Amino acid sequence: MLNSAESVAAAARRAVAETAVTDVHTHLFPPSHDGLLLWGADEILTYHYLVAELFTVAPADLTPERFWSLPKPAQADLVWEHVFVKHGALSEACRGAITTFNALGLDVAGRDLAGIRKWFAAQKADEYLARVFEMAGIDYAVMTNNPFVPAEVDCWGRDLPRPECLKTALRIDPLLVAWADSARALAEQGYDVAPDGGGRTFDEVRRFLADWTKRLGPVYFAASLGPEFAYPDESLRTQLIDRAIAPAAKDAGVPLALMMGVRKAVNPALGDGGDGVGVADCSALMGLLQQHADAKFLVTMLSRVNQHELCVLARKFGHLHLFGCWWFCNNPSIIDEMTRQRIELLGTAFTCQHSDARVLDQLIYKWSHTRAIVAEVLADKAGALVAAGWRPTEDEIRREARAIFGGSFEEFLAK
Ligand code: RAT
Ligand code: ZN
Repeated sequence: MLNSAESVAAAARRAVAETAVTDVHTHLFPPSHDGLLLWGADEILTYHYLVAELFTVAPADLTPERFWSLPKPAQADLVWEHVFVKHGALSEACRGAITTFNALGLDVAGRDLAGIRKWFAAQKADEYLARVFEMAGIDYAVMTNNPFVPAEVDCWGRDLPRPECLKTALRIDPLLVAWADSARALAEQGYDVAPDGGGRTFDEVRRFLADWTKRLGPVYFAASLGPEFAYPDESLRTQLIDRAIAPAAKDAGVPLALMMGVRKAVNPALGDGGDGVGVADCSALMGLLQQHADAKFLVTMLSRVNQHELCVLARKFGHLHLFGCWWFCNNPSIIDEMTRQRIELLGTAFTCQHSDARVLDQLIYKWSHTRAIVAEVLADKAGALVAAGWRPTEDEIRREARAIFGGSFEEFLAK
């Protein structure tokens, strides 16, 4: 029994520091998948969050066109010079790179980029992956596996080895946001689909999803959607969801993960860093939840503005599970705010974070930064409970810490 606010707060900090985390959404790949797994100093420094920052401070003659024409080490040098050295490295993405290099024992204080690169060049991907997972305290991470990307499809066709700590997720954005192209791609693969949705289109999309489910064994199907996403409406998209995607997810026994509120390519010159944010329509999600009461939904939203309404929805619908502080929300002040809000409205029936790591090494900072914030939130909330008269045990605190870092997710999947 923990009798004082101080002892329970200390237990909460310990529990968060020690719990295994499940990383429910990343962009990692197995090392065997030919160059798809990114890691090392130059990948860390050219992360699209940092590339976007570069162009907030870049001199006028450093255009995105010039930047993209350079080899990756030269791009990384520019980020290092302008964002880190000349402009203070104060952003969350900069601090993340510094935390990572430092945790690996590299001389970031001495700004020894050459030495840092040399160290990475001596690592082997398989061993390094195991080491990073160990350092971050992750049991497994869910990848993003896109059946519309030929390089990825090619790797799955060769049945390459995959470490157990990487699980699959079937990414299906193109079906929802670029139907004409997807219809062509499916037709080329022998599925009898028509651009106008006629004939056997919906059954065939369902068959396509069933085939990929068999091939990958995904934890969920996933799509990111723009703020304009509406449901239900008169579009083919509503029909695709109702007649193909939701039924296929139900057949597979997996949730549909929706990442809502991204404005794609508002500044295309920045590549992956060129997407923006818009306020999503929570009533579209409510429509989905009402229409598909027998499906499961994992949802995160990009706009801070959406977070409160989203928590309220999760209180109303047990088949909705919230996850992560996504992208522009993955900043200390917002993680703190969102985690408090979620605990206050949902207890521990949510997943407090996902890394969205595109570069393996980022797991180190994304999780250590999140743990530090969530530990304080949990310490605070558990302390307040003791002040109110409840007496949690150390095991209960550990159980609830694990819950928000993956335990509730597992429970939701098993429902
Ligand atoms: O956070 C990111 O890296 C974004 O570019 C996206 O990957 C986003 O998370 C997504 O999965 O669409
Ligand atoms: Zn992502």
